[in-house]
Amino acid sequence: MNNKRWDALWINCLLATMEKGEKPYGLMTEAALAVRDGKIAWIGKMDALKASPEALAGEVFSAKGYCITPGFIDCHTHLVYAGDRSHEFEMRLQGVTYEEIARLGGGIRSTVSATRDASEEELFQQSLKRARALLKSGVTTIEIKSGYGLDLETELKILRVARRIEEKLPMTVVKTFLGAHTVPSEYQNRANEYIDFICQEVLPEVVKQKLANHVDVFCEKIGFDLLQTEKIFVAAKKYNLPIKCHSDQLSDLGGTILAAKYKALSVDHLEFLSEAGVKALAASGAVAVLLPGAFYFLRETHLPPIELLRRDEVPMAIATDSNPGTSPVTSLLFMLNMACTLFRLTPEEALQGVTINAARALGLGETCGTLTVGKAADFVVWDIRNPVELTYNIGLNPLVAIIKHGKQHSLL
Ligand code: DI6
Ligand code: FE
Repeated sequence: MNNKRWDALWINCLLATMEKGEKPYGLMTEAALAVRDGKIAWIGKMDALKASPEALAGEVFSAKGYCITPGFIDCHTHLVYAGDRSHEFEMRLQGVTYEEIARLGGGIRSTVSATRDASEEELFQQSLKRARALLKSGVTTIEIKSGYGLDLETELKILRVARRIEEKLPMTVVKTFLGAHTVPSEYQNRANEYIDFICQEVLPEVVKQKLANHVDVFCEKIGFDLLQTEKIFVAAKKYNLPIKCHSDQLSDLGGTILAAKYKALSVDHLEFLSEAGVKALAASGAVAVLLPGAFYFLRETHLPPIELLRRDEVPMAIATDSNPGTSPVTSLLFMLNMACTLFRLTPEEALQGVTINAARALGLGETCGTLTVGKAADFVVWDIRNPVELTYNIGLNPLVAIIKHGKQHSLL
């Protein structure tokens, strides 16, 4: 601890604060950002500093004119799982559809058996690699869902691994219980009994062990119907856990409207979202999480109603949906390009989608997602001169430094 005003001061910055205002990206040139006790303590033009940087802060860093953005937030991942489904990739290239593979017992269920068989340590080591890759693409906050266990012990194992990732890496991990990912083979043709098992046995234990921040449901023909989805929502509300919903991904079951009725934090995928669903979202304040990786990998052609979401000012977030079946993605940077190229978001909308709107999708809009005094000092230094470059380049990673709670971290 030093006796100076701030712990650290970053100077010579191009700050993309992502705050709304007259400047795109909340851009501030020749700027400085100060950190104290892990939070942003001051932001402004360098010529507004009241004394020399060395007199004001214990440590002074020059960003050399590079661009600094808020730490990226990946608000939708299924990162913790064992095994891989590359063989299914080959089948899909031969014309077998995702739904057909699921009906043949592949898909989620094949990852479930691999995850049940893996030890906690094996699961941790395999998942840590994916988390590190996302960290290297600028992610300082990540959401990790369960959903590849579908029995009590494995669901708990997945959520413990998610917690260990937060202990190991400079990342905030938000844990989401997705026991309602699909019906496991031992409950074949007994989906309602499985929902009761989830609500009466698994969720209570997850809550008792404080292993989840949110609850999610896969509301889809190959997932759960509206009645089953609503049972999960009611159970989540009983434990005061905010809800999210995979909805309208492959068809319009009305999942988004139901989730909006239950004040969901976010609804995710949305390729088949109806105009009525957009209006329900706008009225509820939920975030629309778009997952271009799954759209791309499934070679989907039915676009989410981006223009309607924009017209009704529904906040749009962008995430990797990192999972072995529909989106084996570990780069949020690549999703920025896809959000613009495939979904026609503007570069500013795409960057809002991995910062402030992603924070809101996790209920963290007041603590991160913009460079704002009082918020977490989670930020990334990029070797770029314009934020648009982050959405334009494919494969080039201009990340120079990642700062979490005000401390710079090596990415080795
Ligand atoms: N929607 C998806 O795209 C993933 N889960 C979900 O609810 C697919 C997960 C998988 O195929 O393993
Ligand atoms: Fe998903």
